[in-house]
Amino acid sequence: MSPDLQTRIRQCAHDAGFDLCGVAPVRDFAELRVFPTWIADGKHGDMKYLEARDVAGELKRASLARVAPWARSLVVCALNYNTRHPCSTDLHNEAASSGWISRYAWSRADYHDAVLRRLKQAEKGLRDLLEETGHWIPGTRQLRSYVDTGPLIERVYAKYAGIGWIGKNTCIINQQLGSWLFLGVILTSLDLAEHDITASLPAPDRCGTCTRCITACPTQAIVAPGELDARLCISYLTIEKRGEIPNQLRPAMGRHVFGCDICQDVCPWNRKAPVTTAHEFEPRPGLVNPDLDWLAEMQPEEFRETFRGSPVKRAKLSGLRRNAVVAMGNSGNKKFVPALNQLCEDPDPLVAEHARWALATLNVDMG
Ligand code: B12
Ligand code: SF4
Ligand code: SF4
Repeated sequence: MSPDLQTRIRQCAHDAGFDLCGVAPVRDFAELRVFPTWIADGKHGDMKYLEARDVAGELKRASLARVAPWARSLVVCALNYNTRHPCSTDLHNEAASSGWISRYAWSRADYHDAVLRRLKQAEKGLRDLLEETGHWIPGTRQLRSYVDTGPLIERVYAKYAGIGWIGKNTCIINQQLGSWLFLGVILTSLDLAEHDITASLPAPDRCGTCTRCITACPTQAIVAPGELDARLCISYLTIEKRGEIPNQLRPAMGRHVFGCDICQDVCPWNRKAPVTTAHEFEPRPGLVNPDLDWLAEMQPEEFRETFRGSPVKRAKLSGLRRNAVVAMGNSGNKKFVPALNQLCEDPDPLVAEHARWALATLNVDMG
């Protein structure tokens, strides 16, 4: 691929609104080889979709070459979602009456839609470019965009596309932009990476001797540099985990009600992270530091209305209320006692059980 074509591919992504773009080849990278062991150890918890296998019984996410044999390279794109708002680690709320929703879920925009829309636009630009340069073969599958749901581990390809390095917190970190990045990929049937220097030179690891994220993680979910036990991660517990949260993990969840940003909030590479130019990521009022009683007592209609088009929907109303009740228990704030007394009788047994735990925790804390 000529340097000119590389530049023009990046231009397509930038024109579509992405902050970063690079090209990676489809290869059996070392990082992919640890995935089967990670799954076999059960570190994915209840996220069954990560166990998806092909007809030969192999894990789909371990080898893109098997699931998409037509694909030769990936155009990896990244979108900055950082806004000028505080970090969870700056949360010094004496009254402790509010919870914490992750930075990525404050706005009205679901990032899947926001990224996919841009990927489709970049795809169109790429197609025009490939037609113009004689690389397009009509009638064959040549481009396919994914955000999250593709049978691939996006961070590994982002690394080899030069977007950033995989930090000890497992996130992709870019030296200039930090880690508040959404990733999206376009699979292509072309050997775009063949002569691309970013493809053979992954972004260098700049974590160095730092271990802030590992130390700061309240549940010790980062079990080795770059390896997460998702079952312990607050993000998993508050978003993906259905049913009861294991008792022993509840105290360490603090006041997190949806996702967790701690291992990124403490990362020095995020200290000077620039703010996004995409206005759709501006937080909607009330979500940066939401009142816990508001969330715990939320009714279906208000949930639908408040979180329409938001990633928070994934937790479902029952899960979000469960999380808010746990946060009340961890708040040390006795103003929640009357509300929790009522929530112990809640028609949702999940909420009622966690409310009993929260009440007992508050009573113990209050002596
Ligand atoms: C499942 C999932 C989760 C799970 C599990 C996360 C995990 N670390 O495994 C949970 C629910 C916990 C989660 C949480 C979050 N997620 Co998530 N998640 C995904 C998803 C859908 C799949 C990831 C996956 O396959 N994990 C499996 C594990 C094994 O893969 P991995 O952690 O990426 O690990 C690889 C590397 O660590 C690598 N590796 C790194 N170092 C080393 C060292 C050695 C020696 C070796 C051999 C390997 C190795 O090997 C692993 C592959 O085998 C991706 C989208 C996608 N399709 O890729 C988004 C994705 C990773 N998530 C994302 C985000 C934003 C988050 C949160 C920040 C959301 C939040 N605020 O709560 C947190 C971050 C928590 C964290 N520290 O990772 C972004 C990451 C953006 C970025 N800058 O990195 C993604 C890419 C979504 C997107 N399209 O933008 N997530
Ligand atoms: S997201 Fe939170 S719980 Fe998960 S690894 Fe990072 S700091 Fe730990
Ligand atoms: S906090 Fe330190 S070790 Fe963790 S990802 Fe950031 S630079 Fe790497």
